[in-house]
Amino acid sequence: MSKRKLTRRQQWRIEKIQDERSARATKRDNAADTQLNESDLGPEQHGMIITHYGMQVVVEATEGENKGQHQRCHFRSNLGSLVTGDNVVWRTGNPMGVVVAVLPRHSALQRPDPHGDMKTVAANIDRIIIVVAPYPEPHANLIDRYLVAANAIDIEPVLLINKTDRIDETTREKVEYLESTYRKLGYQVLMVSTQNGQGLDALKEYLNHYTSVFVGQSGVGKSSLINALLPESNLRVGGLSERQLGTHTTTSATLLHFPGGGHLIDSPGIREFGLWHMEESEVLEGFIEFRDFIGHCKIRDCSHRHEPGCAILTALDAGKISATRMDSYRYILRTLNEN
Ligand SMILES: Nc1nc2c(ncn2[C@@H]2O[C@H](COP(=O)(O)OP(=O)(O)OP(=O)(O)O)[C@@H](O)[C@H]2O)c(=O)[nH]1
Ligand SMILES: [Mg+2]
Ligand SMILES: [Zn+2]
Repeated sequence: MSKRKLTRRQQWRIEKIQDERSARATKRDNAADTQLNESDLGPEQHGMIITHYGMQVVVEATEGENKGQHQRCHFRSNLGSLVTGDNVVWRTGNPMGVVVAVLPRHSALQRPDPHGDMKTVAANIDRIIIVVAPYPEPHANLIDRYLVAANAIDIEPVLLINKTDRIDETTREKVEYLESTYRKLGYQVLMVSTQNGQGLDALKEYLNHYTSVFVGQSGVGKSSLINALLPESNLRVGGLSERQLGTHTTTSATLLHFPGGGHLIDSPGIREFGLWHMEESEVLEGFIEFRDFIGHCKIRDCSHRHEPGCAILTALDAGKISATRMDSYRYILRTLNEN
């Protein structure tokens, strides 16, 4: 917080916002309490949040005779913000249920809200599937940027190369480069074509084990993939993207089930994951092959740009870090403040 003194008007606005917030919380707590005091609430049971709105969530029963059924629920504000993917303890009710507890999250995906504050938008994600394609050609350094962002929130990223049917003389070299570079670094690389079905069975088998999100630039085939994997979802393919349709700020994340097990959490906002601000240290740590060398530079505050005795530059000279990844690291650092 800046120490600058607030004007009276700013002070008034802040107080007004705080009052409104606490009024909303009280209203919500009252609704939850009313529900809790109803006699027809069911017993406590486990469930999963499959979508969330400001003051309400939709819970799916994950056990018991109502397993698989959905109900809108209230929750008390002391539970914090509940998001899609959260595991909860809840009770069915009429007409609405109540969430009584939230279980610890093993991961949280956050994005900035319109005020620039980080806001959790989904929980318990296991895999971030970075979708790329021979066409449109990946924007420079975008894959590395996603990898850094995934590393920063400690969720395993996977590279999915879609449109393998479009591999030809002009694109083959680039695709093979991506495939081998990221495999060598230790990332899982999957290859599919939603058009001719190549690799789709292997992808389905892989996704059955996790809760995943798909990210990637416009036109790589995210909606086509989701439609192929979840025929009922019927997302719009090609033409206007959701972003252009202008719904990305209002649509909250939704959890969908793959037919063979595993889940997908999706929203236009989530598909923009990775494109917002990161810290310099996160960028450095996100280049996983740099790790062995971090902390070994002669100078404590080494910027790894030109310092003598820099362990990262020495590794670069020795061929232990590739020039392309080093360029990418520098490029991402340079562009950090443009977002
Ligand atoms: N040749 C080929 N085209 C594909 C394949 N998968 C998707 N496409 C086409 O690629 C275009 C873009 O696909 P979308 O699924 O809309 O891409 P998206 O990633 O959802 O794009 P945004 O919603 O804008 O972010 C469409 O014309 C698809 O038909 C594929 O495996 N092969
Ligand atoms: Mg799409
Ligand atoms: Zn250094």
